[in-house]
Amino acid sequence: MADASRLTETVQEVLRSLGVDPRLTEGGNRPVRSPLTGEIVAHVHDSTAQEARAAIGSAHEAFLQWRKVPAPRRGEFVRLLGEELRAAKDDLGRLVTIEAGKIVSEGLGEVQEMIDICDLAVGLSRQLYGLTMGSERADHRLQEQWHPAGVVGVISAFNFPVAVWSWNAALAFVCGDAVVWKPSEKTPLTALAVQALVERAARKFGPDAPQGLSRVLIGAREVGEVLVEDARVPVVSATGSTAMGRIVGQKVAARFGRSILELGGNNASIVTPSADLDLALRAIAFGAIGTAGQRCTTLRRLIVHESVYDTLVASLKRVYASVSIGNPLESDALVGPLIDEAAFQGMQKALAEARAAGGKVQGGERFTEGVSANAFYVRPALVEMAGQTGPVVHETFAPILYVLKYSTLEEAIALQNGVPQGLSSSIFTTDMREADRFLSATGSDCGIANVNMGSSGAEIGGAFGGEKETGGGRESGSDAWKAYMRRQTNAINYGTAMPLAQGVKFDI
Ligand code: UN1
Repeated sequence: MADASRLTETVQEVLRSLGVDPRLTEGGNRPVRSPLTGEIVAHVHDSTAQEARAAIGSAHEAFLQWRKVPAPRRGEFVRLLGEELRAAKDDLGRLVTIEAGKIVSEGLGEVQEMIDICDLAVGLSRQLYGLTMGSERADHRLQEQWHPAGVVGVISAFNFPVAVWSWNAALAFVCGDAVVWKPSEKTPLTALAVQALVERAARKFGPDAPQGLSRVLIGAREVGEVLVEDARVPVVSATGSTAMGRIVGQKVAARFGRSILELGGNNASIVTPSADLDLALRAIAFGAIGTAGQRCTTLRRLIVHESVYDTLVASLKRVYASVSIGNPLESDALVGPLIDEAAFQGMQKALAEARAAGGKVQGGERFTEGVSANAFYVRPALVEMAGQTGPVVHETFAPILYVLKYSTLEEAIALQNGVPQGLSSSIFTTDMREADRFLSATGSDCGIANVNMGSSGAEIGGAFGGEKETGGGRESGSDAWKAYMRRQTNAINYGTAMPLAQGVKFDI
């Protein structure tokens, strides 16, 4: 391309250095748009339904081989993948910035998250523990084993275009599974780049890593449907909107597959009278404005005690009015673009609804200074609401922070829990009783509950996911690996008698 723009040239350079075959990203039917400038930077090829089914078939064949490789050896494969990611961190992080619009340190942070989960998975490969239980029968032993499950389907969203795959894939690989990935149609380049790194790791690992162990399907919903409906995919992990998860969950359940759903969040922080307000301000700013409000853990509701409300809101207004916005490749701005025009329209619609419900809105307008007219940058919006109504109970994937006032902790917790979503939450307090009340069975109803921290930016060591419309799935650390394996209970009789459980007699 003689007149390729600088951004397109950068993309080509990065893809080359990551080892992506140029035939995959040129001349295809699907344009890839960078939210940084609105430019089309590549054209990828959608997979047909037939190709998708063939990919699932080859992943299934790969699984049949891979399950025979000892788990610590499988861990070695993931260790090599982690090495590739370390070497590619700068390039892949930059590609995340170009394709998803994240600021550079967040793009790099996303790749770091991939490296971290690889490390965790390597250790895990020697710790896929099953329990042994005392049998009620003499000379019997009772135990459980965890066996590989099969092909794991991964459906991921644009906002964490590579890390979400890695939380699933790193665990799935050590668990003995093959992985078929349907990335967001908005971010196919990062997926193709990761696949190139997986293939490089597989070559270094040698012939024990079968062809088909990791596959990528490019395309929109139709391609995802093939994955969701195929009975050769026993586990489907889907990240995205609640509307998408409702369909995926039902379709996978209809064929008795297992789904791991990580869907919408509507995360809140409670700021109590004893809170360290300086610390809270920094955490709130990152939680609500970071990633331009496009994390599933983004802080969307702030529930502030009446005694500190005016002070905190005044500080927040200053931050919201002054935070730097711009193209992250050309500036050190803290706020990059929204992913596309639809996201911008969604934000404007929510703000109009908030105004109609009596909300006082600061910010939220399109930002155009020094950025491309084809990109959608916005000033983050701070919205004071009298009650939790209208758009406040929905997730709008944009930087809008609704601020509510409370007087008792019970009221604050009721507001925090009073939405259909249940992903992440936090409390700012230096009062031990308040902190532990918030973490107790009668406190936050979310999958993640933090103290003196924001709602976003979870580490990979804990299980990640949430309740209610967030879908109930758990990925990443702790014992989330169990969802990628099948449990087998074994009863073994090492005696000469044949006692039956529960004392049943059946003498023939
Ligand atoms: C997401 O937005 O889909 O906790 C995941 C966080 C990140 C993951 C976000 N570690 O914000």
